[in-house]
Amino acid sequence: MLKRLLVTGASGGVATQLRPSLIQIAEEVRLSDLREINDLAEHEEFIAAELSDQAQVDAIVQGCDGVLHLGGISVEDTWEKILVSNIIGMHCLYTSAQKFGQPRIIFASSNHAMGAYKFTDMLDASALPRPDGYYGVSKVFGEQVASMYHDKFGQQTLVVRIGSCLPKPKDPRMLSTWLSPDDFISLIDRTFSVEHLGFTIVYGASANKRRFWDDRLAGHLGWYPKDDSEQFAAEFSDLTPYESAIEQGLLTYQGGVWLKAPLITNS
Ligand code: 15L
Repeated sequence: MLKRLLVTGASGGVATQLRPSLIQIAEEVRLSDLREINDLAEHEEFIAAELSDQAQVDAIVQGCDGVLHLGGISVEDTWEKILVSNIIGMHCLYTSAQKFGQPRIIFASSNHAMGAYKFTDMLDASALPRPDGYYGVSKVFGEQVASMYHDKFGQQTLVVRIGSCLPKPKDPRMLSTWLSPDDFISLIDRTFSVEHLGFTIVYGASANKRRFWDDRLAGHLGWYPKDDSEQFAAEFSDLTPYESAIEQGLLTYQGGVWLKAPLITNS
């Protein structure tokens, strides 16, 4: 059990689903975001922070023995915005972690770091990154920051390439990429309790029959997701049968439509 867990991006959708269960992970939970949270439980506190401001990040990291880094821009956006939150923000976080005792970090990477792979590819952690936009590129950068801080300084990190963490899949692609909040909690639990974490990459998906990710290279975590999106498959029964949808290119890329979307620019 951690003494104090820092959660960045705490106002976002993923953190909001996880918050009620984090009491199983840590005695105290420090929530941080730009958007204030008012409905705090007794074990929670809120500190606002801009992730690209080193002093503000120092203030939230200090005193924590674990970090769940969900903060930053969570979808495709302009390079300028991604640069500030996801690139500079990642550097600030790891700089603070060095100063304040190297708390174990879970870095919320994304399937979009690998989004240009096809639905028919089966990936494990040894596959080369193939991001599908600036957001995906920023996640690859973040993964490499974590890798470098591990090799240079021994900072331990779990990189979780989250698929789609929602109460249930919203479209047929998510039958492959869905990560149930309960499975995410069990992953967080394993990360902070396994004796040696080192630098580990895991694909964040439940035990979906249709998943295209293989987590055996992270076997030392002892994480066994339990949920299967198949229970929701009937909700998409109006779609062409799954296999033929793949053949017809309706489900072409692991990251969905992002690869073929134009880059977002200010002009
Ligand atoms: C992500 O990385 C996003 O944060 C989330 O909004 C979803 O789009 C998810 O990937 C997904 O690919 O389903």
